[in-house]
Amino acid sequence: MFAQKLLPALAVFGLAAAQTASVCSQATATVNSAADATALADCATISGDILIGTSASGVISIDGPQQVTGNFICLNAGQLTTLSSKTISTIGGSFQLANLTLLSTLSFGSLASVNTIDWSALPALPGITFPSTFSQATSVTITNTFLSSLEGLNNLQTVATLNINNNNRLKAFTTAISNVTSALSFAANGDSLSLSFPDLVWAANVTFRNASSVDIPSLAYVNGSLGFYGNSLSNVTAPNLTTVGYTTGNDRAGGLAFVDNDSLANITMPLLKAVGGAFQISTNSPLPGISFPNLAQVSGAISFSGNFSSASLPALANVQGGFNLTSTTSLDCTAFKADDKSGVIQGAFTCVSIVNGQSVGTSTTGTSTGSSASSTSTKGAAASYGISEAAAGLSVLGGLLQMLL
Ligand SMILES: *[C@@H]1O[C@H](CO)[C@@H](O)[C@H](O)[C@H]1NC(C)=O
Ligand SMILES: *[C@@H]1O[C@H](CO)[C@@H](O)[C@H](O)[C@H]1NC(C)=O
Ligand SMILES: *[C@@H]1O[C@H](CO)[C@@H](O)[C@H](O)[C@H]1NC(C)=O
Ligand SMILES: *[C@@H]1O[C@H](CO)[C@@H](O)[C@H](O)[C@H]1NC(C)=O
Ligand SMILES: *[C@@H]1O[C@H](CO)[C@@H](O)[C@H](O)[C@H]1NC(C)=O
Ligand SMILES: *[C@@H]1O[C@H](CO)[C@@H](O)[C@H](O)[C@H]1NC(C)=O
Ligand SMILES: *[C@@H]1O[C@H](CO)[C@@H](O)[C@H](O)[C@H]1NC(C)=O
Ligand SMILES: *[C@@H]1O[C@H](CO)[C@@H](O)[C@H](O)[C@H]1NC(C)=O
Ligand SMILES: *[C@@H]1O[C@H](CO)[C@@H](O)[C@H](O)[C@H]1NC(C)=O
Ligand SMILES: *[C@@H]1O[C@H](CO)[C@@H](O)[C@H](O)[C@H]1NC(C)=O
Ligand SMILES: CC(=O)N[C@H]1CO[C@H](CO)[C@@H](O)[C@@H]1O
Repeated sequence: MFAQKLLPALAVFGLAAAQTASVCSQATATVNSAADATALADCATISGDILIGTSASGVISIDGPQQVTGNFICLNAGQLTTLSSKTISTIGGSFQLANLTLLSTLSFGSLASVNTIDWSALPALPGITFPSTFSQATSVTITNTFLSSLEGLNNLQTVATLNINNNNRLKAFTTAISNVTSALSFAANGDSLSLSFPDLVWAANVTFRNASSVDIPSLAYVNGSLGFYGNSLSNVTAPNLTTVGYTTGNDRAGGLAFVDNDSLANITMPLLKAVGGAFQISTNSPLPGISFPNLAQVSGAISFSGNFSSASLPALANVQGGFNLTSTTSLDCTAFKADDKSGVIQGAFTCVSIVNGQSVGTSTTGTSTGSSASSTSTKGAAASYGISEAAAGLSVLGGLLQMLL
């Protein structure tokens, strides 16, 4: 008797509560089925998170809402094959997808803006269907997917972070991004990824690994480090790049590195004037020569090694770290010795060429196999080869870097 009266009372109370906490503004709208998705159809704005539950399977379409003020999250839904929305244009928080074993279609036909894209472990997703109006994201991280194309991200404008790694099938990516304010990083996306940043003018820390080409025709300023490691690219051409490195108080940092690029045969940076940290070129087998015609200031150490027969830094005015050039073929060190003598190079100085396993003396008269095996001098406390130390933020004097800008 008591139970019979209580149950309808509870049901009525439950319904009233549900109506007060509107489906559109619950902290988390959980969607496990097509019916759950349909329940959101009348909400123009979801004021909270959307969570696609782990039991969601097959096709889930969230059609109706235009804005999600919170996050859009889908994790571990192993049976989900399609996730889509024709209407959502803005996701105020994170668009997070992870460990979706069967997800093969991701289609958001109205998307314009998200705060963060964070996708990982999407082993069945070959591509994404985003409209050309998708242009705003603060941070984009895409890891370990089956994506062979990132078409849909081509029209991004400014991002803080773009980190694309371990996407083995990715072959090409072109993006309109003009400014990367924190970090740009590509790594381990298979061995033949060709990258193009036609409009990129300004970037903070930049790292490229495992790319077969990198096109940066407009890049002018890197407020951080710029590194090319283990790429299969044949050349690096940055015709507009003037500065690598940044200034914080008296600290100058931000190195430039070309390391382990087996096919790299040409580096062209005709306008490069200043490097705020260390400058390293090593183990790029085919590189026949090094030439930076405008490089004046290096606030860290210079370390060049490899099989190159010429090195030219005619504008060099100030190297605040050490200088170590080691060539496995014969190379004329005359100009660098003069830089050392005149105080342009402030740290320890080494310039040596080694031919057929023999150190070749690099005297001012040329490459006679006589006398000293190398030319080395060490100067007081400022002496340093410290590549890592320099990269981490070598503190240096004065505002020369600024004067050069
Ligand atoms: C990935 O999702 C599956 C369900 O599809 C789950 O069993 C597994 O534990 C998840 N893996 C991780 C690392 O979370
Ligand atoms: C890029 O962003 C940085 C940091 O917000 C800003 O200082 C710089 O002026 C911007 N550069 C361009 C070309 O928009
Ligand atoms: C760039 O990298 C350096 C060294 O890892 C770090 O100290 C600095 O904060 C980074 N800059 C940005 C804008 O993330
Ligand atoms: C290089 O810089 C110059 C001068 O700022 C500019 O006019 C030119 O358009 C830039 N080139 C590219 C390819 O962005
Ligand atoms: C350049 O990078 C440094 C170190 O991360 C940072 O302190 C400074 O604000 C950056 N400059 C600009 C213009 O973003
Ligand atoms: C990336 O290059 C490194 C060498 O720098 C190599 O060890 C690694 O296997 C490469 N990864 C891929 C996915 O190609
Ligand atoms: C530089 O590499 C690109 C891409 O592989 C290639 O198209 C171009 O011809 C190369 N340029 C030079 C001067 O080798
Ligand atoms: C690199 O390529 C440019 C343009 O093709 C050429 O002018 C320059 O001499 C090359 N540099 C070296 C060191 O081979
Ligand atoms: C260095 O380059 C020269 C000229 O191309 C070549 O004869 C020599 O075998 C190369 N040495 C090594 C160790 O790669
Ligand atoms: C100079 O660089 C070569 C090649 O990287 C290295 O073997 C050598 O130890 C360095 N010399 C000094 C004095 O640091
Ligand atoms: C010495 C070295 O690490 N070489 C790497 C250069 O980059 C190619 C492409 O990623 C790698 O295959 C090489 O191992």
